[in-house]
Amino acid sequence: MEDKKTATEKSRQLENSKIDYKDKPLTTRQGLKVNDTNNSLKAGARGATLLEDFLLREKIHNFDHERIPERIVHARGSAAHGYFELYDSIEEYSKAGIFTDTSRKTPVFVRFSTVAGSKGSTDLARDVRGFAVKFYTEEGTWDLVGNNMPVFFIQDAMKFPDLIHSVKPEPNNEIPQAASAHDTFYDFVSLTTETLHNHIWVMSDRGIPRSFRMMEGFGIHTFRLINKKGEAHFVKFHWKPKLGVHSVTWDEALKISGADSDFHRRDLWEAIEAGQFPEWELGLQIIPEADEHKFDFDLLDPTKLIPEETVPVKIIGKMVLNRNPDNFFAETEQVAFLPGNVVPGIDFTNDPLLQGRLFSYRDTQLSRLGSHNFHQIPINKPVTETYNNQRDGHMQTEIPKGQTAYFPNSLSGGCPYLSSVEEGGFEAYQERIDANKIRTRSESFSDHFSQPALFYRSLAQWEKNHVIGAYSFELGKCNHEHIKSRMLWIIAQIDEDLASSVAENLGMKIPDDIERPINQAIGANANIEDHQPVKKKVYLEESPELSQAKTKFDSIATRQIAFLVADGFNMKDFDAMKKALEKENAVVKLVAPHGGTIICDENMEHKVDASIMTTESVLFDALYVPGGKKSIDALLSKAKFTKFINEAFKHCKAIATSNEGEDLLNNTVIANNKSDKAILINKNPKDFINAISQHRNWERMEVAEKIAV
Ligand code: HDE
Repeated sequence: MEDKKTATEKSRQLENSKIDYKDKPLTTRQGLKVNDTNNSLKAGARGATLLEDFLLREKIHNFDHERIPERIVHARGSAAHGYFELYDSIEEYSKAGIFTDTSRKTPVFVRFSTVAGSKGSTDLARDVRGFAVKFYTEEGTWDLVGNNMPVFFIQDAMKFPDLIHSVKPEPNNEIPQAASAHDTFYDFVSLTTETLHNHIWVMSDRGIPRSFRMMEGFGIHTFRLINKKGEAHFVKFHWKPKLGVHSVTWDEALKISGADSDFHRRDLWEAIEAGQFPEWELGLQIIPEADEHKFDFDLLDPTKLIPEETVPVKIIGKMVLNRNPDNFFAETEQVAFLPGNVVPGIDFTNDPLLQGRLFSYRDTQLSRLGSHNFHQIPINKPVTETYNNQRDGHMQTEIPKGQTAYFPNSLSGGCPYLSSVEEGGFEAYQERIDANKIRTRSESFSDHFSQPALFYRSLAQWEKNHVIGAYSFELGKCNHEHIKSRMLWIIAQIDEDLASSVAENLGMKIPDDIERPINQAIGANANIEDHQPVKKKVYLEESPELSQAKTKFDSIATRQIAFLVADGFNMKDFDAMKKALEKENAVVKLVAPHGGTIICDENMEHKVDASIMTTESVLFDALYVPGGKKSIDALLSKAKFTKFINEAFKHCKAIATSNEGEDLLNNTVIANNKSDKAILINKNPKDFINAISQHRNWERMEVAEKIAV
């Protein structure tokens, strides 16, 4: 499979752009060999630096210009290379080669990101995650630029700058970084009720993923698939992670941000380096054009999802990420995604958010990457050859030959020539349009409450508790009473119990009604002064697929397990557990009172992965304490081990011990909670593996919440 045409071509392209520095002399950019790069040219050893020093000038000049503007949104990202393979052709729906040719291995480059924070901000911010996939297909590049949530905050591109200005740090003091918990965001959200659906997803565990590898991805907008006959179907794109959808708790997220703000980036990198390649399946919800108006909401409204119970997701292929980038800047930073990049067989709809995106991305790349030639940067280069009459501009790296750069021409024999649809030429779907030109929002977009309410109703109790905690935290950080009060009223329209729990945490009352400022939208058309009551209906009692309680719990692959050990630990316990966990592809790390090495009771030396001073419980999924009296006594003498275990218990993780290991647990909150199903004392490794695969024991939540660590 490795030598499939497109896969090889992209690797060749990237390979040709790489520079290997091994055994090479240091040169200037003009190719001159350099004999001193440590000292500038001076008038005497202690004299002034000379302007003549072109070596100094070149080095400093380059340095001065190393940074480019970060992305205005999605600035912090991490990416990887991989491929996509199709299981079965779906030619009845789409003529795209990627959806019809099962013999292809299409190269992909995927960039995950947070939205609001700057490039250097924490991975664990409560936020939406970007999930952008570049497919280098044989018919041209297709970019599916999606998120880890199936809906978006706004319905019309016109509101995007308002949304982003409200969530970014406040303009007077640039506070807070990578956080939505502040007044301007809630001022906007509470006045723009179309945001509520995406917002409640962010308040849920989806806003703080355990790993990029454990997130779903969504194209969000309704797109079109076009088959060979020119027939169209609506489609929604879904990515389903092989490892299931899992998250951390908010308390963990806060602590991880301090302990390792690169937590997600490191996780992706290390999994790929270890050969544990992340995988997602691509699923489609396909809707015949004739059914366009059969839903209780508008298919063109990007704040709505189609419940999977209503239209099932058809799995058609898988994506595997199997190679880390060679250079962060050249690849992850310079990659330019364009939602306008489609191929024959895939087309747009009139979703007014999607339509705006078609303009924005190319525009932003011009100022970010500095030239309209950004498609020539290796990571952005299609695997197909490109020939057109676009010319010149900054950083033209190709040398177009010939006398003509226009069409039609006879001087170049009419080349580059046009392709008919049969020859693969792209033709826009001929949608019939008969309408007045008008600046408004369709009435069919005006229900802003039914789907947030459906989402909340569909969550498990532990998920609901997390949502209550998130709203309470976020609003608790706002300073303006009227903003919090307006939010409480709005949350009450979603769910009254949710609102009362949040109100109690804020020490406030839910108001009976709220003032509606002029020209603000509360529950209706966003363009006019509106005093309509909130619209809400129950068209589905619950959509179980929306809950993370329904995800996969069948693997512990890549889970990080801390073994708490000191000199004298019981080698038999250790070895049996380590082998059992590693057989399931979990990652075992030795956490000891000090760095370097430790010696077990069989006198063997073991390398320590982290001294207790340099690591934290929140960086692990589970922990194990092997026996050995000497080891346990040493662990008992360092208070941080007790804290480490108490925290793991608070975060509902699986904890196992063997033999004297129990003495260490007796020094922690677990002493009174040994009947917990994820506390495994002297049990078979299999039981520990089962408990880890459950991700967390949420039944412990009520006890856990009372633990002060
Ligand atoms: Fe984006 N968005 N966006 N967005 N977006 C950008 O493009 C924009 C929207 C998404 O890893 C920018 O190259 C507008 C929806 C991702 O490089 C910018 C609107 C969805 C990424 C931009 C939206 C997304 C971006 C900033 C409303 C999910 C990161 C840098 C019409 C379906 C891609 C850049 C990467 C990036 C504009 C709405 C996802 C400014 C105007 C909806 C994953 O062009």
